[in-house]
Amino acid sequence: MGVVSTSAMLSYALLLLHFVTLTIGQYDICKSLVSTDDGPTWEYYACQPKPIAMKQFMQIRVDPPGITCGNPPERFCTLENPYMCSDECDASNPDLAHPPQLMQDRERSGLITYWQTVTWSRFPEPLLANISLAWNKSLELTEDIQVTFEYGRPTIMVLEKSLDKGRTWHPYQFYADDCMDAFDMPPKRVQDLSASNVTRVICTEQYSRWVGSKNEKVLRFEVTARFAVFAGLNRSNMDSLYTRMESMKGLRDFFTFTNLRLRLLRPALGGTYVQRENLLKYFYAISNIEVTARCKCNLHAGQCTVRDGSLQCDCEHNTTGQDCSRCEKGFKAKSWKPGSYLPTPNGSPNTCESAGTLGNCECYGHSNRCSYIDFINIVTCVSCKHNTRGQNCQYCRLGYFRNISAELDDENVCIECNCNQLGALHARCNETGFCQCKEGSSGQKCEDCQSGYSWRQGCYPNVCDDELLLCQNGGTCFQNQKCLCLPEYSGVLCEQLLCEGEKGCSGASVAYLSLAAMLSCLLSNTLFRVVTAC
Ligand SMILES: *[C@@H]1O[C@H](CO)[C@@H](O)[C@H](O)[C@H]1NC(C)=O
Ligand SMILES: *[C@@H]1O[C@H](CO)[C@@H](O)[C@H](O)[C@H]1NC(C)=O
Ligand SMILES: *[C@@H]1O[C@H](CO)[C@@H](O)[C@H](O)[C@H]1NC(C)=O
Ligand SMILES: *[C@@H]1O[C@H](CO)[C@@H](O)[C@H](O)[C@H]1NC(C)=O
Ligand SMILES: *[C@@H]1O[C@H](CO)[C@@H](O)[C@H](O)[C@H]1NC(C)=O
Ligand SMILES: *[C@@H]1O[C@H](CO)[C@@H](O)[C@H](O)[C@H]1NC(C)=O
Ligand SMILES: *[C@@H]1O[C@H](CO)[C@@H](O)[C@H](O)[C@H]1NC(C)=O
Ligand SMILES: [Ca+2]
Repeated sequence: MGVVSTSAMLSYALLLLHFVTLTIGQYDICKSLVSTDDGPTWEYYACQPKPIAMKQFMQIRVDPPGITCGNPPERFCTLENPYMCSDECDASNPDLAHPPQLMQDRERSGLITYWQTVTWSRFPEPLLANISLAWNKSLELTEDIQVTFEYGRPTIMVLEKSLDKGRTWHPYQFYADDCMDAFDMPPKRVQDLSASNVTRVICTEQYSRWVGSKNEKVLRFEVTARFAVFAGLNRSNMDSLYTRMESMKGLRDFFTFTNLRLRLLRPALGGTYVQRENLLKYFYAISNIEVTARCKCNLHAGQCTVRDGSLQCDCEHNTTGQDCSRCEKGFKAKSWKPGSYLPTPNGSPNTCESAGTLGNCECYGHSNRCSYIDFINIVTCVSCKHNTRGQNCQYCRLGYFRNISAELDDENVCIECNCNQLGALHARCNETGFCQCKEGSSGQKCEDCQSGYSWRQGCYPNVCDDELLLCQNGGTCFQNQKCLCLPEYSGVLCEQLLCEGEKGCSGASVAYLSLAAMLSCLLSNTLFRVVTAC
């Protein structure tokens, strides 16, 4: 009796828990215990981590070296009052230094702290600076990026992003006080974008025109306004946004990044032309970079934590990897899939499944389907992908061989044999990637010729060469194909002297002459040349 009441209570508690957790927020939890007739069991949902302030995890780097002010110490003026140049930047004095980390610090006690560059004393050479922000993790923007500039926002700037930890970069947004002039692009505002072109890379003049350095300090990359195209002004219809994320190609990727880069191309000018007589008022200064984003976990994690110095998803659904983009070992019965926001409100978890759940048919992630063949009483994988074959997709297709350093569930486990069509007997190769060569060809792919053979759309025996089949009587070997003889000789190896007039000698090829006939002809040639023609 005690047992029954305890389990009943447990079920009730779990039911409550289920109810409570599901109402906290959308896609916040990855699983919950639900009571069924068979007792409590786990139910799984698509889930994602909460957005957080990512500036605390970003690695900042500024280029070129020496762009940060204060080494040597330098005076600077302001655009508003160019005659007041009492301020100084001095890297060796903590009170007057402006190092890059002041772009990401928490400004306690209301004191604004900022990174600052050298002044534009080398005008007309442009004053260029790059600020690279790295996270070593895929992140998804959920709020506007906000960069706070002290002493005026730049008049030309490009925001760039990388999706692959800095290997490749793409422009994200162009900023200029005159887009046509700076980038040959018509000026746009995010408010002008519609559902069909919300992922377009635009140039905006909104944050670059001079309005006084104190009035508008913030430059934005607009995320909220883009979300609003689908979700409404105060995100009242997030379902609509999430539905679009699933159906509209490139929408999720548009908000995804691993690195950002600000390319500062021209500082604030105070609404007029550059005044050469006072270049100390031109420089860049940034007090804060706000990046609010969530870890991209492919809807397989509700949390993200720092491990080994980098952010990592705490993967659920038996997935693994920094972004939960693989199935865990032993859970590769189907190939990996990201979770889905659909159907709303809880989405689909698309969990990875262990081999056991599919009638014990492991396909190593190369197939999603198994089929039972009644006749021979076996379960077999159907349509093995990634060039695999076999009951469990455990072999490589003909024309491919197994990469022994790759796991069986690796997408690239089968490597193409790549046999040379002309040199190899067929497209197959052995377990170490060696093709079977035709006579005369050699090499792993049969792309080379053995000695004594040369390549002419395949390997053919040499007619002549520099070792055994020497051209004679001053003849030269042409591309191992034929001897180029001096005018008075002929024959495959120029071994035969042309003897005009006498039959049996001229015209006939050496191959048809017996050795004796050849000798006698040669002899008679030598002896009687002067007297008569042979
Ligand atoms: C900024 O980065 C770009 C792209 O790598 C590079 O071409 C440019 O020279 C860099 N600018 C500076 C000032 O380092
Ligand atoms: C980036 O993250 C990966 C995966 O967690 C890790 O293996 C690598 O060491 C990290 N690289 C750096 C430079 O932190
Ligand atoms: C986006 O599309 C809307 C209408 O669908 C159009 O008015 C607007 O100019 C477009 N924006 C860009 C940047 O092409
Ligand atoms: C915004 O939210 C408020 C309160 O949550 C609501 O009253 C209002 O109707 C919403 N506005 C729009 C445009 O959805
Ligand atoms: C993942 O595997 C563990 C066993 O390692 C199991 O207890 C758990 O229920 C599995 N989760 C899912 C979502 O399949
Ligand atoms: C074989 O697999 C290993 C491990 O995945 C990989 O590093 C290597 O590049 C692969 N070799 C070839 C030739 O594809
Ligand atoms: C594959 O063929 C090469 C060349 O014939 C040979 O050296 C190698 O031992 C073969 N490997 C296997 C596993 O048969
Ligand atoms: Ca600061």
